[in-house]
Amino acid sequence: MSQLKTRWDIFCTVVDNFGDIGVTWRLARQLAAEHGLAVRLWVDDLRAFERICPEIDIHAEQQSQQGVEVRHWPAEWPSTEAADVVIAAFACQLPSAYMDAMAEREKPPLWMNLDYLSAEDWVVGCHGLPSVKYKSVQKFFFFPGFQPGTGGLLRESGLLEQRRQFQQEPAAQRQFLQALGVEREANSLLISLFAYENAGLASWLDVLSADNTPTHLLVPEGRILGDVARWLGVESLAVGDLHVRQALTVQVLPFVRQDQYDRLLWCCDFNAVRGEDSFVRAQWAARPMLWHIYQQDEDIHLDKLDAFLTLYTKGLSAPAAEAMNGLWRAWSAGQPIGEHWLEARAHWPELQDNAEKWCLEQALQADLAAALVQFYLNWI
Ligand code: TRH
Repeated sequence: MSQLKTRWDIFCTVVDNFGDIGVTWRLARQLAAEHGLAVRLWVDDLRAFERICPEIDIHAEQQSQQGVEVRHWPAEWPSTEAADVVIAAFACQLPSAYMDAMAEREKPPLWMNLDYLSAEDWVVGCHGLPSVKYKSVQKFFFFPGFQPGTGGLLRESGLLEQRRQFQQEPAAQRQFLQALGVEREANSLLISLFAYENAGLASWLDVLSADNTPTHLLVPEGRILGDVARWLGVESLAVGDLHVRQALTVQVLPFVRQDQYDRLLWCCDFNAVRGEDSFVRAQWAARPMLWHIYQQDEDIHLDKLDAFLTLYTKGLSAPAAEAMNGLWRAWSAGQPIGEHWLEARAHWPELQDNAEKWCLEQALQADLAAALVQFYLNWI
């Protein structure tokens, strides 16, 4: 692929949170590192970027990071030549002057919209279809997904081997956790919690604190902290805080860089994740998990949740599948999950096995970056 040296532009508007930048930064790095492409990543909010990549200079209009040319996407668009391949992430609107620059090229670029991730069946039928046209430039839909016929999931080369090796090395895990200030008690259940505000949290913490097994709950700084603080009965929580309530230890972690977050997921016995990118990373961690789906108008996210559950639980026995369905649906609806958690715990080995199998099954598909490159090769 490297002999092509095509130029790729990826456009990212940060709507909220970290998923938009999280996905595009991961993709940009992988296209540059594994496919030898010249990648520019245009981002309108460098502060959000800095949270997942602390080396980012938030004042620089242009900088090179890990083989990617990072460009601030300014309100006043600078005159720029269009690239060979243009990716608009999550239906973001490209600057009109850039669209003109695309149309002025002798050979129009391949223009794609990288869509949101969904397990719904219609995705297979829509992936790769032509979308709108601007002058001579045709736009295409590119859908990530879990099923053959979709664009797949972001997965760096060697990721699963690295993960497996790390999970087989208790000393490496201990060292990693210690650097975050975490001392794990032997035989405790280690859980990471990354979620939006959730009224159902208290019921979960009630059950964890009353359990016979000790639980160590690691909560990266973020939106759920208010609910955790309320349950603990403290005014606020900050990085480094540690509180013990019966069998439950709650510890607040800093928001770490993306590669460290992977390691955190790999260390934990159970990961609560949200949005899109952390949701996928928890699947590569191959441990039982819980997804707080991003809420959308008219509850359309519930269809997405059910579509994923149908795929993810297909290999489980009926009672284990029921436990997972109950847990996930209640969590994303902000309802109490204590009872559902206990049901899930009753099927733990089966859920662990399923997480590993699901990970392996998903890894059979081409990864999203490779699928994008293949799409381009088929198009030229
Ligand atoms: O932050 P999210 O909720 O992001 C999004 C956005 O809301 C977006 O608008 C929406 O479309 C999308 O969800 C569905 O969740 P997500 O996608 O998991 O992104 C979080 C990123 O932050 C991910 O790349 C992992 C990273 N991260 C770290 O790098 N370090 C950390 O400590 C943590 C907790 C996360």
